[in-house]
Amino acid sequence: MQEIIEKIATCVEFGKINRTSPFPPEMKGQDGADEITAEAIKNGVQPDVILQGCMLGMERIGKKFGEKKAYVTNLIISAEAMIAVTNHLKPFLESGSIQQKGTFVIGTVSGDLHDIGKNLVSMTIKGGGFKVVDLGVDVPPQKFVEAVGQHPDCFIGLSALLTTTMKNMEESVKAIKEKFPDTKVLVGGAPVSQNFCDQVGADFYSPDPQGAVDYLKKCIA
Ligand code: B1M
Repeated sequence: MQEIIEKIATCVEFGKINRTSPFPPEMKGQDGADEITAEAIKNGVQPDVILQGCMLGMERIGKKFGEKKAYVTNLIISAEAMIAVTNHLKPFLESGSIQQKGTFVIGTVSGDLHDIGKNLVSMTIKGGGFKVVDLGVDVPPQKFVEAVGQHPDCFIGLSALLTTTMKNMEESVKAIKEKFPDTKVLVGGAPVSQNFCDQVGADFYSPDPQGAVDYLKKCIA
């Protein structure tokens, strides 16, 4: 298992999307994230193991970027490699029962373009039997408020990856709660914490997609 985690982590870290990707030159002609994931799934490797590899790769490239040893272009190709992996996982994560347990509206907050984590949360919640309305990235607070107007009993999920956009997450919670105080708002994303959740008056913080699904299920039980 460790071997497959390491292979996927390497592809994500270096942005080796598939066999034809030119990066990194020393991996030219070798299988990339796409082929390795397809093969792993064929061999019965579980999606959570594959995701572990992705997270490890992202952690490594994120660390290098933080240390100025990698550029934004590296983040972009790493993201492409991770998307190649998650495309294979989609059917597994979304294969829940019929979507009728409730509606979950999700978006990455205003000013923030990171969507890989949000998309994983979306897929997992769909898999948990909820209808998901994905508002995308860079979503202004008012758009979340309008979405509650359109889906009155929905839950709202806010994702943020930048410390600078956490402020916009706070504004989104405020705007939603002002107009719809009973709407449950979930928050998540790498810089978000339980402490921040309490501070901004959100209802639930989950560090991962499964925690969010478990909370929604508890709410409707
Ligand atoms: Co950006 N970026 N990035 N980036 N990027 C980070 C976040 C950073 C930590 C890198 C670093 O410096 N080490 C840093 C933020 C620093 C900070 O704020 N403290 C950073 C920066 C600075 C930037 C730019 C400003 C860089 C620049 O332009 N100079 C820029 C900002 C653009 C913008 O948003 N306005 C930028 C851009 C990008 C790309 C576009 C190139 C690309 C994103 C592509 C995409 O998303 N389509 C990118 C990437 C890939 C990263 C890293 C490397 C990986 C993020 C990721 O996808 N992780 C990241 C470093 C890192 O995280 N190690 C970094 C994998 C993903 C599955 O995890 O999103 O955490 P995550 O989601 C998790 C959980 O957090 C949770 O579930 C997911 C699965 O476990 N979760 C929730 C997420 N949302 C949830 C919601 C919930 C519940 C759980 O309930 C509602």
